[in-house]
Amino acid sequence: MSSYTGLSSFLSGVNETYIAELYERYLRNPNSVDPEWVELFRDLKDGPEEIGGELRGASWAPRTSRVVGVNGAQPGLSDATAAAAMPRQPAAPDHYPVAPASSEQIRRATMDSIRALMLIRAFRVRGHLHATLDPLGLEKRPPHAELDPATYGFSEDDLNRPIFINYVLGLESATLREIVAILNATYCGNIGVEFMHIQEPDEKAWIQERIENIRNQTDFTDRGKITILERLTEAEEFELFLDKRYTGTKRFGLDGGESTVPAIEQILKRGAQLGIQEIVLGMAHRGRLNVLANIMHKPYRAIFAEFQGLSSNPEDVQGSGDVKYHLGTSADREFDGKLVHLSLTANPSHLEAVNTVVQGKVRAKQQQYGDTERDKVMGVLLHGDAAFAGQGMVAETFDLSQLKGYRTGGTIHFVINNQIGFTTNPSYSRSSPYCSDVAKMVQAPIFHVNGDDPEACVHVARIATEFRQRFKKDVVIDLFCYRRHGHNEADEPAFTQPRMYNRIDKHPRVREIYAKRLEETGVIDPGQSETILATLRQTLEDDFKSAESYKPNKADWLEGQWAGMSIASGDERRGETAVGIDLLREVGHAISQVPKNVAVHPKIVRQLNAKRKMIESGEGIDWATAEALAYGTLLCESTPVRLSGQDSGRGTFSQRHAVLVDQKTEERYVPLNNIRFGQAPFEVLDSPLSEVGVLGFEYGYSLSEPNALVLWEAQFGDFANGAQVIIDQFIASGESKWLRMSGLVLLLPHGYEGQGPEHSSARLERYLQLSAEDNWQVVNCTTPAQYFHVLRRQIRRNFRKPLIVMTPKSLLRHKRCISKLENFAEGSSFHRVMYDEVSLCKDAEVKRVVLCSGKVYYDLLEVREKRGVKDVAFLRMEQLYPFPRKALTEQLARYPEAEIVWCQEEPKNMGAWNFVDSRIEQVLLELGSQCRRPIYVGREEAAAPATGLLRRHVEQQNRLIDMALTPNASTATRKPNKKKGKAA
Ligand SMILES: Cc1ncc(C[n+]2csc(CCOP(=O)(O)OP(=O)(O)O)c2C)c(N)n1
Repeated sequence: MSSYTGLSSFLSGVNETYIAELYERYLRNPNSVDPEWVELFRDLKDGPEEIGGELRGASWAPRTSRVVGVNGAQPGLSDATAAAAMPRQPAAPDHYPVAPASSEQIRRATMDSIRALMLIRAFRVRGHLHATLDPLGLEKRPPHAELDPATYGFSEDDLNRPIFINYVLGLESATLREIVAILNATYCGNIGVEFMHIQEPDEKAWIQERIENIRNQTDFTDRGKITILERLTEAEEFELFLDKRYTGTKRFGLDGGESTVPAIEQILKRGAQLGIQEIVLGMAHRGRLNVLANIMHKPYRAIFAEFQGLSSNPEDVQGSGDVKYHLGTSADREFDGKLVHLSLTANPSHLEAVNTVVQGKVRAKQQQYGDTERDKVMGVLLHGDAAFAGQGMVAETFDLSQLKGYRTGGTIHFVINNQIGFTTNPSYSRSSPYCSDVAKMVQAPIFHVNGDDPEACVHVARIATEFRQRFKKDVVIDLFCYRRHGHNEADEPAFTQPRMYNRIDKHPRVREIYAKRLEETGVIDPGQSETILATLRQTLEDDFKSAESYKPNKADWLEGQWAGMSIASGDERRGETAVGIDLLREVGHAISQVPKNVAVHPKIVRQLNAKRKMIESGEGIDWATAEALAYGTLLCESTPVRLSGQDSGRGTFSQRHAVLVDQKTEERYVPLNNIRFGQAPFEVLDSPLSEVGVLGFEYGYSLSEPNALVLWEAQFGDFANGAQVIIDQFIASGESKWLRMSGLVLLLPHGYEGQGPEHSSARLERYLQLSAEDNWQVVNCTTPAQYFHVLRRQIRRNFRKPLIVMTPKSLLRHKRCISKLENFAEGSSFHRVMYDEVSLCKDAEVKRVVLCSGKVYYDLLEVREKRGVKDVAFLRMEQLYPFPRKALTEQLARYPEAEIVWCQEEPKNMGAWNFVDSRIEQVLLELGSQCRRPIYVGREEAAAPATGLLRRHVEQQNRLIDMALTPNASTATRKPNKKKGKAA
């Protein structure tokens, strides 16, 4: 029943009578007809009850004064329609003049109504296909059959015949000609609306009403129109000015899409009226300078100074900086006396990567505002058409939009759809008709709009903002425009799009078109637009002159929530991480028992009992308990904790059980939220199955909230490379490029346990390769207490750095991977290097020192004990970056004669080897040790991180442990790389 084309032929001929009868029956009682028909009839009106109510009985009668003629029929109505408009028995009002119609007439009138309603519905669904969206008029879209009245059996003769449409378009009845005119104006003008895919009746009805009530026509005051012209002038002239002064310099101009500026302004203004206090923006290169200048009100002279190669920050501020079209900034703007704080998020070239970062920032700010309704802080994302359709991040962004723990009350997505991606045409760029189709996955309404009609653009911006505020859901504006120049201003676009650029060359600019329109309609005086332009030019010239001497007076960081933080310095940065024993016990108590009314799974009861014993005895504290102690103690110290990752509530390895599920009711009990009254909140979230999206979100959260411990957990560290863009472009380099700190923690399960190539390695080497300029910390700790301290350290210092943690798998249950409660208590702290607890021989007798990191330590320990080896000492590098040179020097100084081995589980081209090799060598050199270079022991170089064959894994593991513990075997191979993969 879904094809109208099929239906129209079905509706003709003999079936007509049958359908009319069915429809009448449906109106009386929807349950009396077949469900398939119910679906169709319901679709026709999107509210069958209303139709039923209206058409049944007395309400079938005309309700307006123009209706009734002398004989009871409406003037100009055909007999059949007039008959259809007659009241029916028994509900006919006494006063209604009765002109009995034949049943055939009634049937025909009913059929007319049905056909008209179908046509109306078709316009709601597909009217956008006839909308005049493309300013260049290049795209020739064929007429759509469903928008042709003939498809529904109407002919030319029917054009002037009134048809009863039951106030569907605000009219009780109208001629077909009128109906089509209204539909064209509403759905096929410069705005095309897609909303019929929305399942929520309220949302759909709201949009329908919002656009049908006013026939989707704009209605601005003269002042409003002049403001639009001013905004367009600013947008256009800014680009022209840059073009003139910095000809050929890349700026990724907005030329062709200037209506973006008044439209975004409208979002801010309407948002402010509706209670928005803060907006976080994210956008790519296109038009970014324009947005910085004309939306964020960054001084023109500051931008010009950057064009002249000057830094945007004071000279004493460190960092690599970034190109000008990536920089973020913040500003306070006032609209109708209301302040709105704006922040444009810095982003890399990687298109769409910033999306969830923005969402995370919004979410954190909402938390800070206590904005549970999510109507005070909003995200606005600007996209390019090719990127919006092509980048998977977009789908992940939509997927997060309504999820508990991630929702932000709706983002406004604004696509600057210039109908090209660099040199690629849309037909090569996407399989979907519109670049915005991905948004239908969350049933977001989509407003396509012609960028050459700035009023229409502002109009949809207003509706979109109202929709977001009302329904707290995502909404899309797809602004059809064009790109006046090449991808950047140095590119020749006619190489690849000659026809398009031929057309663009002749196409007037939108400001010119609009200024003319305002002049013609008498809104502005002749010459007034030139005056506006001349005034602006003067301002730009003045700013240009003063740009050379422009000196930024301060870097805009460490403000607001970040006040009190400072730049990290020095080597010793332990922070106060130890916790009083009473607090440890208090937390330990809370995490090891549940209220009686919570029916916990028996196996978990056993785990909880074991935990309680650990706390009471102060012995045997395992990894998961240490983690809970870290979180719980922070919570009691007023630090919120947010942990998000796939299955993080239970823990991938069934170790965490931060959320206990009642076995009868499935209600959730979170022990860490029940430690004490007044504690900070603990949020643990089972994230959607995404890496890049969720990691971006948590990074964004950490940017806005330095006072919470924010953690992202990979299911296995192996999968984190799905989020590589966020790691490389934001986490590793964000502070250096953009002066934005983050204290985000990445928990990456890592370790060679025979689980194959994709469940072994978090790719430690990647993080170490990215380590420089004190950008973050990389740890691979071996004890629960170390983990406890390193987590707390994140919050207990006056700076923030991301923390990368290789977390264990089998060690979660390893009988030796435990700590004593005293290792958490006063006097304890994180140790970057750990040595053997008990010396097996005198330092001078140690023949070999094995340096290692993480889980392999326990394998080494076991075999050393089993073999009774005494003269091999172990040093654990708990922190790999910043490299603990001082601590390592102190330890290695104890063994000047010993040979030094680096032992790792990973293949030689992976793991820490390439990173530690030269650094250890340097330490040995400085110490003047006899051993000049560390000896490598580990797996051979390999393409895949691990073997998929368990037997081979075991062999490899045994061999490397054996090599590490056998001094004589490797003294002969002191010179590296003689034999591939052996000790070298
Ligand atoms: C993830 C990513 N891949 C490739 C590029 C290179 N690139 C820069 S702009 C661009 C075209 C973008 O087209 P569109 O999204 O339509 O935006 P427009 O430049 O047309 O405004 C490409 C492919 C990039 N910046 N990011």
